[in-house]
Amino acid sequence: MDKIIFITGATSGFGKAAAKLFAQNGNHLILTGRRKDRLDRLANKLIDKYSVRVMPLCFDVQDYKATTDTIQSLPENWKKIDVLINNAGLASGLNKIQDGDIDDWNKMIDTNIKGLLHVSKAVIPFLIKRKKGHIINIGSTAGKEAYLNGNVYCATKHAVDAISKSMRIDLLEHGIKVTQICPGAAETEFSLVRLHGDKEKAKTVYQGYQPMSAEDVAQVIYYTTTLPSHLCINDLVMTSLAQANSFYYHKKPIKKR
Ligand code: NDP
Ligand code: 8X3
Repeated sequence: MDKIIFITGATSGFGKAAAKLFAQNGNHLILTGRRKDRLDRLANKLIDKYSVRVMPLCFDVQDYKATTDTIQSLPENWKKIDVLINNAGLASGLNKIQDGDIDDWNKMIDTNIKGLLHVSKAVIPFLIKRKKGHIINIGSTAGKEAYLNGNVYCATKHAVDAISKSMRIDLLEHGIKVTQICPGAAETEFSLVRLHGDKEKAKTVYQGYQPMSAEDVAQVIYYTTTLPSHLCINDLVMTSLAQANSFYYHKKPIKKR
């Protein structure tokens, strides 16, 4: 309650659902993303509905200078961040490695790995100064097992897995919690982005079973922040009932029209 929660990728999916849930529970929010119209709309809605303070910040996490300058220029009272949720990320393309597109690869590496590092590097000094805080990195089941056509996306999420473990060790002496949350399939804009805007194909990813929703994932993100100060969830894998891991799903056959 009454904490400052910094959420990257708040214009859609998990980030947006988490923003709503944290606001509903009386927390103040720093919300980031590239789509300014969506950020402003969400900020105004949460301020009106929950009477919390919201600071929308529009920048691309791939851009180190823009990320650093924007976070540095926060007013002092907004630098007292309690929870950083490194959520911004994407998959771009779903091809065999030999057919991969270099622009897709760069986008995923620069967002999912470098973007998470850019934001963390800017925010961690604020947490160290206050000798407390909680960093939540959104990994994936793709960071636990690599799957067909997942290659570079899986590599970026394996990197998030390694960075999260290492962050936990590096920040141990500063009393800062680090939690990695690894969701399986959840119906957000993720597949639409991965499949370059192909709506029909994106829908088929979630056919034949009940996937998780953004709200399901937000619930678990929120839960990890409610534990007593001496407890830390280090690594958490979550999937819908129909999914065991990256490989095994229980899907009903899809009727062809
Ligand atoms: P969405 O596409 O719905 O949301 C992605 C968010 O990331 C958007 O708010 C987008 O904002 C932001 N984002 C993407 N690129 C950048 C960038 N370069 N700079 C700043 N913000 C950026 O997807 P999800 O909510 O599903 O995904 C959130 C995270 O969860 C990602 O890291 C994803 O890899 C991970 N994940 C998703 C799963 C799923 O099945 N949905 C499962 C496991 C993990 P904007 O475009 O406005 O910049
Ligand atoms: C997103 C889940 O299974 O598409 O990280 O990789 S999956």
